[in-house]
Amino acid sequence: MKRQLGNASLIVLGAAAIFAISACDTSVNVEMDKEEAAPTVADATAFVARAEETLARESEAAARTAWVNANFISYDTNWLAAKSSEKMTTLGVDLAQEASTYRDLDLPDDVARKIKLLRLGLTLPAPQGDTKATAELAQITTDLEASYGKGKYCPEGDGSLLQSYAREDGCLSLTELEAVITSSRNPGELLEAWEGWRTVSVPMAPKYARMVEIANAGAEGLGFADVGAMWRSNYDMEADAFAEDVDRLWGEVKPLYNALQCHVRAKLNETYGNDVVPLDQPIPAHLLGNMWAQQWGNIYDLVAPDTMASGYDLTALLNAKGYDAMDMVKTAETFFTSLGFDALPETFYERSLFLKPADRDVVCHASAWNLDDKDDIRIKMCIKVDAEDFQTVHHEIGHNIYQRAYSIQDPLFRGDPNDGFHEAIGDMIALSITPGYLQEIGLLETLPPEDADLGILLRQAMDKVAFLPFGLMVDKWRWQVFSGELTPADYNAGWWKLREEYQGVGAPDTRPVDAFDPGAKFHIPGNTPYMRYFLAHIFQFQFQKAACDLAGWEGPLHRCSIYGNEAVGEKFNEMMEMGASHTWQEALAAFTGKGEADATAIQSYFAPLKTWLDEQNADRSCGW
Ligand code: X8Z
Ligand code: ZN
Repeated sequence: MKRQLGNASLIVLGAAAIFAISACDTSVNVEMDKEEAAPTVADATAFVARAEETLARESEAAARTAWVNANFISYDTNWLAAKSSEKMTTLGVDLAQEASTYRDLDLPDDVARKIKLLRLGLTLPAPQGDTKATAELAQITTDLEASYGKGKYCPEGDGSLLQSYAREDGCLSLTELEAVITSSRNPGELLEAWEGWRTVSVPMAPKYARMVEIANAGAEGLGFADVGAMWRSNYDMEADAFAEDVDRLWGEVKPLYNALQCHVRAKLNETYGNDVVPLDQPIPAHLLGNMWAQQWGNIYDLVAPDTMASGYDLTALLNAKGYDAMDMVKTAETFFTSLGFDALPETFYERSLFLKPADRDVVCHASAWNLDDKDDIRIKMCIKVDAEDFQTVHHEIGHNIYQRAYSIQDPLFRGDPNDGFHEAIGDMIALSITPGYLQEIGLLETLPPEDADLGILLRQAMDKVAFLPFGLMVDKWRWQVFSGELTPADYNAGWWKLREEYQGVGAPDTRPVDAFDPGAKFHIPGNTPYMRYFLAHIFQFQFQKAACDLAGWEGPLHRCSIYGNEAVGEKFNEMMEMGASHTWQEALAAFTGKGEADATAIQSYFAPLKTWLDEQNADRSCGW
């Protein structure tokens, strides 16, 4: 069973859904012993109590095993993690199957919701009773994540442009390759770093295809058409309605994204010329300041107009004040305590990983964990002192604060009702990192003039708006993979088709026939569903709008900071404490007054920027 980012408990206790079960579902009943008495409400209630007790007992050891594996990748920790994952998948599948037998009963609301959560708790199910396939699935998922964590590019021969970035052994890990992508403006260096990282994922492809086969068989056994359908069923609405809803949200933000893409392409064209950035084509993916071209804030300097009053450079401010990783963590913690949340426990500081170890392989991709479902909360991150990681530290601690808030719930309700909430909490807090806040905490001496707002908004949009189509396409791809619409031979081409269609971003070269570029993104070998991040980029603005309304803020949304506002903290905590006990629509309404995902908050946040972008683009030919 797969650990989830943001919810280290091995069973994902989040996101329930009402899912119209297809004909496959009857197989469960067919397999039932005809002699057995029909299940009763009392049976269901007893089953749920037993399940909660078993999960609470088993998941702690599994979480600690996963923690050790991610912090010390080795042959033995992989072995232990695979065994543990196999055991938890077996348990999860058995519980999901039994839960299915109680679905048609007229159950008390909380029992019915727990039954639903049990059916949907696994990210990758295995076929029930197939011990061989379950073991194989566990081995594959452990290997995939470890090979991402250990991944290195070791240039051969003398032709490498990256020698000055390489480590002593001549190789570059993701950390070094990302440093190139973030800071270099030399297209040759950028291309080599971009291609170099994608050599790591080539061997993943056959394993990934086999994993899809096994997990799909598991999902079918649980009554779902495939794994993608199972994931889409996890949102308190029909699976198809969910898919339509994300398309609706994308339609609402697409004009803003397209305007940004057009402007950024034009500015990159000024820097790199027509040969590298043609004005009628998707933007080549290696030029956007991020290994996956998912957030573009790192190339703000290439895009900001000279005439625009400068805002501030957060990376420079952090360095000027001598901040280190611990200062960044403490600053984020203080934001939460200013809202009335308790300080993080001592053990958070004793047990977290904040810095990349020099002498061993770890999964550096940032994550937040609750090891005992009580207060053993931690983060695991290889922190760099820059604006991007300042944001990510807030993101991760947001996960911890949420985990702690819902730890008061029954075991099965200790989770989110919508995985987009988990990803939105810390991000929403980080929206309050305004110039006014930075001045208040002593990072910024003088406030930028009001006409610097456009630059600050552009910088923000290059992260938040640029992310939207990437957040959407990753699982559009996986949905196609799980449904069989994309076969292994087309995995890579299908990926680039979606990248071009949604992002207007393209591969900078002709991809090798054996390339498996999706595998170069953590969440693919890590098997973390990704639509959560698209949703979070909508929800965080909804949360922020509600928080600022509650604070009585009357100015533009992008200037609002809720720092120090305990009344907002209290109301926010009420929603977080609900955990997965209610639908996400109910939880959202408890905080915002409205029970549906709504893109108007992100639209109004960026409204001044949209007007400006449209003026900039007036004489340009946009699109690709
Ligand atoms: O994976 C993450 C977090 C951990 S849940 C660092 N994020 C996504 C990514 O890095 O791709 C946050 C933004 C999107
Ligand atoms: Zn996260």
